Amino acid sequence: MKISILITLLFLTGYTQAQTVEFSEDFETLPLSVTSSGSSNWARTTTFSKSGSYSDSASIISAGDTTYLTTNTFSTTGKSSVLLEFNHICKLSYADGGYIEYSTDNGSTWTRIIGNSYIGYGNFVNIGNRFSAVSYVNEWDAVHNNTTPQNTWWQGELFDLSSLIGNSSQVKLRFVLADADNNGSSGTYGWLLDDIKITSSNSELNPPNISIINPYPIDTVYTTGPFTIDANISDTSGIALANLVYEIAGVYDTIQMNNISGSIFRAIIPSQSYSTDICYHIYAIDSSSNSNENRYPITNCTPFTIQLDPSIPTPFAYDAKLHIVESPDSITLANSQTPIIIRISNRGDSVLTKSGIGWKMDGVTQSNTTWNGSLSLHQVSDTLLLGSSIFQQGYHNITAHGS
Ligand SMILES: [Ca+2]
Ligand SMILES: [Ca+2]
Ligand SMILES: [Ca+2]
Repeated sequence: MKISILITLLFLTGYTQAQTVEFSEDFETLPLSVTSSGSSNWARTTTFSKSGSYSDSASIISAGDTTYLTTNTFSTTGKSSVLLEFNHICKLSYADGGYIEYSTDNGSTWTRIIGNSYIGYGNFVNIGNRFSAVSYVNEWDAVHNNTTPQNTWWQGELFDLSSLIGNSSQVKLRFVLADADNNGSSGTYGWLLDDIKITSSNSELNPPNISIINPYPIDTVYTTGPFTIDANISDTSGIALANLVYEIAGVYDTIQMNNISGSIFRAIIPSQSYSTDICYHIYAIDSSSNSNENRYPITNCTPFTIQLDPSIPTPFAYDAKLHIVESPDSITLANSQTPIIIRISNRGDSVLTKSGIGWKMDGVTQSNTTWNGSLSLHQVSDTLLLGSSIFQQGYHNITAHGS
């Protein structure tokens, strides 16, 4: 674990050195580096904020309103990769829209940014290259236009603008709030923006893609594990690091995820006792010189609780059981030294702290081993080495039992 943390810190150091912040606005201090124009005004507000005390907000006041929040001019000269990040709450009706436009001639001409630049997680491309409450249907209560936003509604967005504004000396961006169907706000609150940031680099700035693979533990599970969690993790620069972090009762543990095939990475959370609450997330760092990082889920973690399956009969008080023979595998190379590794589990409802392990190989009794540890009902032990053997070609039979 300590090794993983050290590696992460080293990568983060590289991250901060390799890219340049070309523009940022968190709305905390005046004068702002953005300008409002159009039919109604963007204005600072303390009602909502993602960072600090302030964000910026605008709403549709009259039918046909279009209002702009435009950045000061900035340069990306000499930089091929450009990322736009911001936090927002876009409580607009489905028919209206929050658009983003760019100019590379200091604001003389503008072009709308469309979906092939969008690398966030909301609905954008499929709803007309714009944001509205439908971008996050549940989080922004898209069904009810009149719902007042809450400060928990902030969502982070990410656009790769490299092909649009990379290596340009006179760049501006603007956020365009438009009453697209010309009938007013339909009672919606408006658009809130915070933490607009544009970074550039000579290396790519895209974070790794992470998606979890079904099935994975979530909500209530009727098994004590171990819990296998697979995820697709990919990046055009390759993956430098993939970890799973899980938390039990405020204690965090980090497991390195192993690349098992293609883009699939796997971590196994050790077996735990019933009534345990576990919350986990995945994070990955790419192999670019910027060491871009990402996590899944984007915020918080995926929770699950281990509960006893009510359909299981009442167990004995103490009952150690062979859970699995992990080595040798069903097919093992003949004539080579092979470890004999098992896991045991506790089928009794008292905590098992010690068990003699008797075992036989091809019917021949071997020396007993003693296991010490702590296993509650149905919990599975860590691996236990019984010994090793050189197997001759053919079928062999290993049995083990608690004693
Ligand atoms: Ca702020
Ligand atoms: Ca409208
Ligand atoms: Ca990348």
